[in-house]
Amino acid sequence: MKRIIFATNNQHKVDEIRAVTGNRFAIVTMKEAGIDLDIPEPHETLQENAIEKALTINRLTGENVFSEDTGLEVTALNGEPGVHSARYAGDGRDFHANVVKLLKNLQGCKDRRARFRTVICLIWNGTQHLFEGICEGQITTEERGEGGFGYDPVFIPDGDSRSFAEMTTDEKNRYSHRAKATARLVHFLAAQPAG
Ligand code: ITT
Repeated sequence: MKRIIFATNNQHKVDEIRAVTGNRFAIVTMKEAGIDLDIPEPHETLQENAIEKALTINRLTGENVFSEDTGLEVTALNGEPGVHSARYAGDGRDFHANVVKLLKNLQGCKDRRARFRTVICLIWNGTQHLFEGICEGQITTEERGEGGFGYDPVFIPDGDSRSFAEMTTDEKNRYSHRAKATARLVHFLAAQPAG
């Protein structure tokens, strides 16, 4: 089976992506690969940050690696928090504080349009490949649901009336940015000889 390291410290991302890939590939987390590293994300685009994460772990291990960077782009906030989504309310990367700040900044705002965007960077046999996934939706006025992570309690994808936090992982994956980018990754990997 093709083995590939997922360069992330976010277990929620791992669970969601494994639900898409099933047992077609051996996706190994950094923890499982014995890597304890907080990879810097210093750039102003999702793409550059994704590349930085994947390259860092590829150089360290010499193995095939992928990473992803995701942002929530809110129309009325000119695309913010975007690439700053993880640290919107400060360096503590506190999911709840980020949500509270977002709802506050959108208070009284009628335009609730937003989208999640994921960029996956794959380093496969030394060559870099990028895959994108977008999920359009809107921001609620209050938190809804207990599941998921990050901004899930305040995001309703187009085509549903529930927030991501009110869905199971499989339900979220029917709509999500990450599932769409992952499907493109899977399509590419399935066509490659074992690495
Ligand atoms: P890495 O180790 O993979 O970098 P991270 O949590 O730092 O994990 P990002 O840099 O991609 O991930 O941060 C994006 C932030 O956006 C993340 O911390 C969440 O707050 C939020 N986010 C990302 N994907 C999300 C999703 O599917 N649903 C809700 N919020 C999400």
